[in-house]
This record gives sequence, C-alpha cells and structure tokens, in this order.
Amino acid sequence: MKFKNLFNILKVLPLFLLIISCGSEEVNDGPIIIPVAKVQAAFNMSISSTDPNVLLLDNRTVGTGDFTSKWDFGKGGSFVLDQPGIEEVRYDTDGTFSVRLIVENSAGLTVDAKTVIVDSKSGGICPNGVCGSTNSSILKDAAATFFVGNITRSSRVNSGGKHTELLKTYFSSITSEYEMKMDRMHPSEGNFDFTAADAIVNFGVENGINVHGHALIWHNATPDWVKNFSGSDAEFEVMVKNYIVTTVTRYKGKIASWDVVNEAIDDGSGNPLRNSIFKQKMGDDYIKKCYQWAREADPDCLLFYNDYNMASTPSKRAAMFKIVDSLGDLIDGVGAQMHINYNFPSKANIQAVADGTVSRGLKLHFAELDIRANPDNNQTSLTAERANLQKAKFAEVVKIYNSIPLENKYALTVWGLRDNETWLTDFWGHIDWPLMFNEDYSKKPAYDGFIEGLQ
Ligand code: 9MR
Repeated sequence: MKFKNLFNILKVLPLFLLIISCGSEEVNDGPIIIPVAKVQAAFNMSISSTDPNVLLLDNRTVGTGDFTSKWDFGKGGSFVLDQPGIEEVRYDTDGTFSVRLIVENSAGLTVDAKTVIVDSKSGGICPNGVCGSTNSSILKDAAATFFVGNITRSSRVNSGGKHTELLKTYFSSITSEYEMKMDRMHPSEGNFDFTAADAIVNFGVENGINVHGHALIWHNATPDWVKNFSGSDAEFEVMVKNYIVTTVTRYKGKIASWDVVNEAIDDGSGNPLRNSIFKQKMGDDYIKKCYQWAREADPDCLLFYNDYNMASTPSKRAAMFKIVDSLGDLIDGVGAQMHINYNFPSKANIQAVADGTVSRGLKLHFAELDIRANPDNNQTSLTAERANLQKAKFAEVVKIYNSIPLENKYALTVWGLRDNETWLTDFWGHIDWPLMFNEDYSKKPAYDGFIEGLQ
C-alpha cells in the first residue's frame, strides 16, 4: 500500500515542478504602469490678526504629481485657481459660507470643505464657527457694584496698543501678572526694583483704574537669595518686615488692596501650612506678622489672603477660613482664585466660598478667574457646544458673586485677556480657551456669560 502511494507521488512530481517554475518566471511584456493616485484636498484656515474680516487659506493638499487646485470661497462667482502662498479672502457680509478646495488630477477629484460664519456683532469672522458676544454692554459698566479686574504687565501699559485699550475699555481694576511679587520687587539683598511695579500702579492711577496689589509673600515668587538666606532667623524677620513696609508704604494711597500672603496652605492631606522659607524661619506666626506690618504701613489698604482650590476642595477652604479667623481685624477679605473648569467645581461649592466669606463679614475677591474648556485635553478647537458650557459657567460664577451683599463685594478679576495668553497652556501642556476674548480681540460667548450673570 505504502509503495503504491510513493509511486503515485513520483508520477505527478514533474508536473508540480513545472507549475512552480512557471509561476516564478518574470513576465516582461511591455512598460510598467504605475496607476496615478488621487491627491487628497486639504486646507487650513485662520483669521488674519490684522483684519478680523479676512480669512487666510492655506492649501495643504496631500499627494504627489501634477494636480490643480481651485477655491470656491462660498460667496458665489466662479472658482479661483489656487496661487502659491496663502490666499487672503475678505468676507464683508454676515452669513454662513462654505469654503471649498477642489483638487483634481488624472485620477479624479477630491474636495475639502469648511464652514465660515461671519457676524459683524462678534467682530467679524467667528473663530471655528463659534461666534462671540453679541452684547454691546461694557463689563465694567454692567458690573456697577464691584470692580471687574484683569491682569497686565509693565511692557503692555508702557507701550499702549490694542491690548491696553481693551483693558481700559472693559475693566475697572488691574492686577500685575508677575511684577509685583518679591522676586521682581526685591531681586537681591539690599536692593529693590520698583520700575515695573511703578509703571503698572501709575497706569492705574492715571486712568482711574483700581489697582490690586499681588502678591507680597508667595513661596513661588520668592527670590533665591531669600530662599537661601544667610543670616539668622531674627535677621530674616527684619528683612521681611522691611520689604513689606517699604513696598506697602511706597504705594500708600495708590493701591486699594494687597494680597499679603498668597497660597500658604499645602495641598497635602490635612492641608497644613506650606513649609515655605517664611514658615521655616519665622514659624507659623509668620502670616500674622506680615499682615500686622502691612496694616501698620497703610491702615487704609484692604488686606486679602489669596489661595486656590477654595471651591473645589472643602478641606482647603476650611483651612483657609481657619487662617482668616486667626487674623481677626488684620484682614479685610478673602481672595478665592477661580482657576476652574467648565464643568467643575459645583455651583454649591462655589457658593460655599461666598457664604463662608460673607458670614465672617469679610470682603470677597473672586480672583484669577479662568474657566478651562478643555480640561481633559480631548478638544482640538473650541466647539460651539463647549463654548456655550463655558459661557454658562461664567454666568454661574458671576451670578454667585453679584448676589452677595454690597458690603462684601470688592472685585472679580479675570486672569488674562485673550485665550492665546493664558498661563494654563504652559502649565498643563496643552491647548485651552479659558478666557473671554479670542486672539483677534473679538469677544467669546464667555463674555455674554459674564454679562448674563449680572442680570
Ligand atoms: O500667570 C502668572 C505667570 O505669568 C507668572 O509667570 C507666574 C509667576 O509670577 O505667576 C502666574 O500667576 C499666578 C498667580 O500669581 C498666583 N496664582 C497662580 C497663578 C498662575 O500660576
């Protein structure tokens, strides 16, 4: 039986070998044809930084070989052949336009299309189709019973320009973004540098804008020479007293309020005092001493304690109120930084900050307001949906603030003007749009939210 099988195999083997060898033989019967692939139409669009009614169109078609690209700007009329470089197109009338790039080669045609919304009340072309505020109310006028603040820099107030114009138009209070902190004002032992701080304070005074001082003592803006202080603890204390008294005295009558101590509470469990150099050298009492010196230097200045996560973390809020209570008459108000998200913290927790402050008869500063629209980093642009949720959170925060009694009101300060300037991009390492103005200075729905909260 076995023998017969072997015989059968040997019988078909030559045929099998013939098939194999034919299959591996090269067939060369003419030129090699490589089929032409379609190219994929693609373009980027942005709004001109000099003219909010001009769209910049950048052809980013993917593919190789010969192809032609034509634009349909969505305004009627014939197609326009794409030219090298960026295409600049003006949209003067309000409406919704479909911009298309049509790309064709011998293999066929592909199209990329994007929608453009133009709304003159929002200042021109609406970025990513999200139109801004249609409200003509001016923030500082609409918020008649408290200051509406924003941050600034000496370079900005010195050079004027659109940024500063906007600040003057919409805001009634300013805070220095970083130039009124110890590392800037007291950069080395025995030396003070008030050049930048003076420019900001004088700008406020000259323009009738309230100036909030921020921040005398902050672990994060402590110069190295202070962190590595070479003298005794007693000498350290004299140095801190001299710094506070010199600074507060300098701006007496010009600055309405100071954050004397900023972010003294640790985030660790139990929210103890942060182990800053001030605590190490002067003990837990350092806070009280700083307020005492500030009070003596300018008895008319409102003194605030400023910290973050006051709404989101009830235990930290409790720790903050404990500090505040221990200061008695040395403190006038609570600065609750409002670095929050479009969906967090809850309204009840924000309200709790207001209630705790009001029940103590203190002034409330909703400080450092920015509302992240992209906390989970899952958005590549600010969608209309997210912009509206952010708007609603702005309205919620403002409403809570506006509803406190008049005597507890002071200011609501927004931490930045335009989305592209926010500190949050560097801090979190991804894009967000947490403020009320777009890069082109147009107002976002968030602006409407602020106004809405006042009603
Ligand atoms: O936004 C501020 C940034 O531009 C500065 O470089 C930084 C250091 O001075 O301070 C940032 O502002 C902080 C504020 O003073 C206190 N709360 C946290 C803010 C963001 O870090």
